[in-house]
Amino acid sequence: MSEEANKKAKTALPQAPDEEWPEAWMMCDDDKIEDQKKENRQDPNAKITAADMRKLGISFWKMDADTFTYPVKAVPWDPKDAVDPRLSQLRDDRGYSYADIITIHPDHLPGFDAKIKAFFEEHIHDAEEIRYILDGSGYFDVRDPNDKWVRVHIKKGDLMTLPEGIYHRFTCDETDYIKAMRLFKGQPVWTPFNRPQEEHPSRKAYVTEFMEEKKTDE
Ligand code: KMT
Ligand code: NI
Repeated sequence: MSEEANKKAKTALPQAPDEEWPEAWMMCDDDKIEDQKKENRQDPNAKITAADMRKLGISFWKMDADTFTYPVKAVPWDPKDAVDPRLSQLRDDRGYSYADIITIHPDHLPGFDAKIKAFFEEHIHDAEEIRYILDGSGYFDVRDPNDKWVRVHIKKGDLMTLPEGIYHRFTCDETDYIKAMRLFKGQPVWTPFNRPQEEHPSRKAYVTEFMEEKKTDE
């Protein structure tokens, strides 16, 4: 292989080892949630592993969010300007061509309470959801194959992707602060399609790939 071809054939940026994946757990039932920003664990705690999350179609990388710094808000932020070589590689590996930065905090996001409420409506997208957490922390909730909520606690340095068609929702945790880079392939479309979406092609594709015959006895 020529040196040039060799460079092009370099392997994709490896995902994080299991022990670096975020903490995740089964949530208590929705009717028991008094405050969406609390942990809302089951009692006793039911841990969800990295392998469990991978089965749902989630991918996860650990990034260096200390060495490389980003603006509070940049819309759009051009991924060509990436200063982190690992972020550049991930962008090239996966074809991400757009990025912006959102800071979710009462002082930075107009209509904070209404937006937090909207993010917490169960929905799907017709594309992958890619979030690189630059600072702060928060919760992504995703449905497991038994239609139960799994809560994933993401924090600074975490880069997580949710597959197209997975039912999910987001909330700040009790810190009320998260700063995230949102990446996208092509022109960004953030439209949420609220549940139910059983006939949506993205939902059907998700069910076929990740859910059929994955249910377990309860
Ligand atoms: C979403 O998709 O819910 C958001 O973009 C909000 C949170 S980003 C960490
Ligand atoms: Ni979403």
